[in-house]
Amino acid sequence: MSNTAYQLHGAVAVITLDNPPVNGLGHDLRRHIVDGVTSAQSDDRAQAIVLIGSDRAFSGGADIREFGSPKSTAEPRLDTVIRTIEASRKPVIAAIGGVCMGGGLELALGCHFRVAIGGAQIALPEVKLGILPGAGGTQRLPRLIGVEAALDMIVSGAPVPSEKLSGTALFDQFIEGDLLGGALSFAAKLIAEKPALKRVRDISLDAPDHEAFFQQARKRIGAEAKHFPAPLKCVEAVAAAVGLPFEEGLKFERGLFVELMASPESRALRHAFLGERACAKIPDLPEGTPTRKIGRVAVIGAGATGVGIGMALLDAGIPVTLLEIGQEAVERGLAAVRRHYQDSVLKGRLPREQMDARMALLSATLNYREIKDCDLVIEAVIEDIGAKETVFRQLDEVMKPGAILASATATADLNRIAGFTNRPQDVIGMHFRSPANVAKLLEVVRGAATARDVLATVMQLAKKIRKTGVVSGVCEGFIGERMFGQYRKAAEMVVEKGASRQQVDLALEDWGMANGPLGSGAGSREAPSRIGDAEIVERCIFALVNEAARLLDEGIAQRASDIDMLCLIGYGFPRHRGGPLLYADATGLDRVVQAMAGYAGEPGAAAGLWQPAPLLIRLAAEGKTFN
Ligand code: 3H9
Repeated sequence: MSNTAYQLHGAVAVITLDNPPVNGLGHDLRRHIVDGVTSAQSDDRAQAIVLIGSDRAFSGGADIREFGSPKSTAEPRLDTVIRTIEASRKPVIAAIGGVCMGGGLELALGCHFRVAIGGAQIALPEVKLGILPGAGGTQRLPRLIGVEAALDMIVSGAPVPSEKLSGTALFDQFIEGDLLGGALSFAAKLIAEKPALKRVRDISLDAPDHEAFFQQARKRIGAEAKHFPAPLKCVEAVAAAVGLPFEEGLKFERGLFVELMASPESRALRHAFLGERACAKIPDLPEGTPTRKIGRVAVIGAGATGVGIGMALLDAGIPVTLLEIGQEAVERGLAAVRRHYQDSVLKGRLPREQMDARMALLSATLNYREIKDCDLVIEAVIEDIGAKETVFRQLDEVMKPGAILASATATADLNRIAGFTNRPQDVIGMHFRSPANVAKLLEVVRGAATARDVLATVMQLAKKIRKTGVVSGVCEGFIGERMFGQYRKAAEMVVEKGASRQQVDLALEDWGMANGPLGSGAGSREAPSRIGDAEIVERCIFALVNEAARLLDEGIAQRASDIDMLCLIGYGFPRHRGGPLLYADATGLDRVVQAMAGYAGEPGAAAGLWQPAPLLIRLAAEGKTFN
């Protein structure tokens, strides 16, 4: 951040927001803005003030990394920054380009004027973090774009392109070309014409029939929000904008913001936001680690997995060659891809030209020599180590030096597979969940010899094909299957203790799991059993926690949040609970250990399942948490 509060461009003081990557409104930046606006008041040379960010972002909102720390509430808080701007005797203009979200939009709403360029993304996405706008967004936005449009934006959190809002009172001018230049010209006009300073708070909000409108909104949004309290609170906050005087509305909004910030759901969603981004960070892979170029990819095996992987790549515009051992299998694979895209076209989800473009990137062959120049080859044949050996020995023979050799195996020992080649450094695991073209999780398996640039390349590719890559070391089942194997085992044991299979599935689904572990969730609870739903859930979820602790201790998983993200993204773990380890943290690890010790002591208990993992015992004894 620069030391000077602003730069003078003629008679305009330009305050630049400079807190990469997205100008999160952390304490230092808030201070910087207040300093700039305050000192411009007594600078006779400055007659107007422009706030501007970087090309990437005006501002992405409050600094999420600061949440929960004293800095987040240290003065100047964002509402103080906005009050300082509103009180300025000189016009303050927000120059909006790139991301303008959350507190960033609230900051802009506090300015007297707003100018924007096309392509800016405007949003109040707080609801996605389980909170609501806490610096006046719910009170000011409806005054500019109307109650209905504002409520839509606040409840969905979805970004709206600035072009779409260009006809509204949100923007005083739309700028073509250079944003700063345009903002300076706009400021010069204000200096010349001296219009009255506008404050959004002074606009009266006209909303006829608002009672009926909000009643309907409550009904619809309440039904959709299920486990999340924030969407309904958003409705209440916007209703307050209509029903209360401005200052009281602000207070009401702030109260809800503070309440939601302390909710377990918000804690879980914020954990998910940071956790998803942390997955890409690998401790021994510094930023800037070189990557290999991925142009064309070959997929070995055109069964359901191979076809799904092929489509995931085609969808991202990457050319794919499917390799099979027989003409019939090749034809079947190609037909499956074509059928899938045709289906999407028929349902109106994919324009015909895009289908044609994707099909044009697809080829097939029976001959290993024809894939030798591919940059990456992904083996997706049956889970039989003999079959994998045959494939990898051939790949080793034909593939160009530097090609990455990946296996989509869910169960085989990756180090053994690497040993079938003379280039174990180029071998890596890419375990897709199925269907591979849809499921968002990619478990990236790092073998003992996998080269760093190979790992970096595959993690980069994961992002390109819109998956979240989670790194796993080599062990049976890797992270996901090893954990969920124990989970299913615990579920079976609960059945042995007298619960029906339906009861087990429904108990876990009611708790939030997308599917029950025993796969007959559609049934109904039968006669009352000796074991209650709460105990069923506890046993199954604690089994996940225990195995996760072992995986962490063994270094198979990099960090607790990686495990949580894998469960949220790939295994239907409820998002509002943030993952098994965040859930264990919230429950209290000593309580988890105690419960397990109780289960381990039961006659006939599977000791391996209930013996608390050493890491769990250690953390509990030290009063620490996983996350
Ligand atoms: C709020 O504003 C509350 C107020 O109403 C009231 C206050 C009183 N802070 O997603 P990306 C980081 S709540 C700090 O990969 P993209 C992110 O962690 C906030 N850091 O890029 C990542 O770091 P790293 C409301 C942030 O281009 C890097 O930026 N705002 C923030 O795909 C790149 O992120 C939101 O909820 C932040 N606010 O997408 C916006 N935002 O490289 C949340 C991002 O170290 N953010 N980072 O992993 C987003 O939706 C997307 O990040 C954004 C960029 C669209 C901005």
